[in-house]
Amino acid sequence: MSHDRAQEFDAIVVGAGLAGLYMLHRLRGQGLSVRVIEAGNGVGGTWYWNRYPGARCDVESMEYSYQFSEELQQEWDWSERYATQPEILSYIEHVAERFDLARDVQFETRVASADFDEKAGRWTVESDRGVFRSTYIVMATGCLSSPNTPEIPGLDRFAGPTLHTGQWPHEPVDLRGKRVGVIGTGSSAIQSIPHLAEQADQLFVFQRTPNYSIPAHNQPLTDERRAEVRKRYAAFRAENALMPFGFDTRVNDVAALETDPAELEAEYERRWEHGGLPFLSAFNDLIFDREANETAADFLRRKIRAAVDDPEAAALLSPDTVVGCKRLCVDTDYYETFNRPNVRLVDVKSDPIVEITPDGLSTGNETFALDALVLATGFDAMTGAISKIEIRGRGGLALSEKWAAGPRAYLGLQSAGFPNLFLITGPGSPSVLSNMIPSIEQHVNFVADCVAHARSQDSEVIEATAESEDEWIAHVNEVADASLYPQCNSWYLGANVPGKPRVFMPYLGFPAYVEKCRDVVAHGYEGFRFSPLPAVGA
Ligand code: FAD
Ligand code: N01
Repeated sequence: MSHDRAQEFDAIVVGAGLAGLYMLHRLRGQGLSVRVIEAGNGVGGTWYWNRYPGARCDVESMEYSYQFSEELQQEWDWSERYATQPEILSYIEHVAERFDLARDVQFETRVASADFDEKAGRWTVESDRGVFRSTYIVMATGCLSSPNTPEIPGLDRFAGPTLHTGQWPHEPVDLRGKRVGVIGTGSSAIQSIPHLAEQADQLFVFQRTPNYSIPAHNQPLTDERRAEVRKRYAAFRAENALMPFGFDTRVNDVAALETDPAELEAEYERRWEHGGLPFLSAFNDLIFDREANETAADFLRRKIRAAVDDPEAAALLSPDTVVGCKRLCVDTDYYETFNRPNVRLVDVKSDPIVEITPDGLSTGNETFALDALVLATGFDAMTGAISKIEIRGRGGLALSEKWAAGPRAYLGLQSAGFPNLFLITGPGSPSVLSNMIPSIEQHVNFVADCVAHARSQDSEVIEATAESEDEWIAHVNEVADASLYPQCNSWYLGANVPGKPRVFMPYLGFPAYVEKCRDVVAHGYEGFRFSPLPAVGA
């Protein structure tokens, strides 16, 4: 592809999800020329791709939304406690229209590579629809945007539709009267299974590892609730920003191991009735102490036994792992769905899937005739989308080489040796261990402010130093190792993708992380080096 015809911009942003759109808004507002490049043919990212039945957020709508515009948060009416995928997508489309963003997005274009030209101090970005050159490049490519398709022999020979939850078709899928198989029992499966069971004639759920799930107790949002939050939206956001994970987790700063059994049970019961992710904040030692965690696990296993009629199915659905070290799921009627006569749970841990045939699936001991197959098999998380782009920094260093033993980035924002390349919610930042929209906004604001700072000093090349990166990674690992998170085979660790290095990728440190970033700025962007752009033709 000829670089002579490259389109020139100040900044290229890859991805038009919540992160890319807000990045565009900020950088354009600072007078930069920006082009967003997006593989899909619409805005929304996660909410554009994940159209499976039952998809919705698990952080409450009035918190899982942008706060950069007071008018926007005052005017948008969320209809439910947890918004559905269509409602979140129409919200993002509204934001794109309201701030006139789509005119700077090039859709249906996939970025293949990005090379840093040291002489010019510019990035060359190649895509399947043109070449671009820019001073800055921002990877707003998403933490959960690269679908993980399992390598099961025969998968490509299946005659019926094969539907990955993360790439669900845009046209309606009619599963009525069909024999449907679902592989996986993570959040996507747990949300979709109750809906699939209503449509399908027979539903087979192929489970390798059970997960803990808390009822959402979703409900319509009343005018009173909306008004109550809106009356003090900024204060509501500020309070929640101080809680672990960055949303109203109803923190209870008491240790489970110092609580008497009756109160322990009562607190878990209150959390179960309240619903959703705040269950994990019932006590302050749950994610640090195995014995404390086991009290929560015991409570949840009893709930599963109470919900599921068949004791054998209940036992199979009961995890023996640490609560929360795989992301906690939030459901509506998940466990109850296994009481339906048309739903069967198949344990593929003891009897693994051997192959997919044109008309079904075989385990070692049994064959299942299927008309449709749903892959709720998750994502190559945190690094998947970035690693699909061939990125080369100073001296031609490939990011894939640098990250061969696991991702390395200072504050999850920049990797040393890759000047002017920024990551939004990159590995080493709280990202998936936080309410992601505030975390996205915080990163975007950091990057936009940092770029403005650099330009104001005529030192437009910004790069993290190797020393600051090393220190930060050591800290990220130290914090993770003090918790129970590294104890499960989770996607946080890359354990769900064969061959991926096992490194705990997110930073377990919200809200301390935000404070750290403020501190870095207060000390003149400590840990980042600034230098002028090379003279043209130098
Ligand atoms: P994404 O929304 O993933 O957008 C990235 C975009 O980059 C995509 O559109 C993709 O097509 C594009 N892209 C990637 N690579 C390329 C390339 N090479 N070329 C061109 N384009 C590219 N988080 C929460 O905090 N709360 C929730 O309740 C919640 N619910 C979720 C539910 C589901 C089903 C999933 C999958 C995730 C959920 N998340 C939730 C996490 C969610 O991913 C984030 O909240 C948020 O939407 C991420 O936005 P983003 O813009 O960073 O990335
Ligand atoms: O993916 P997952 P997900 N054979 O990786 C199984 C967010 N999200 O899409 O555990 C058999 O959690 C795998 O089994 P195992 C949220 O952050 C949020 O469900 O590897 N099974 C597992 O059961 C979430 O954590 C919401 O043994 C195979 C499943 O597939 C993240 O996205 C909704 C297999 C994958 O689970 C990812 O969730 C949806 C194989 N070969 C997503 N390969 C909300 O509720 C994989 N599996 C807001």
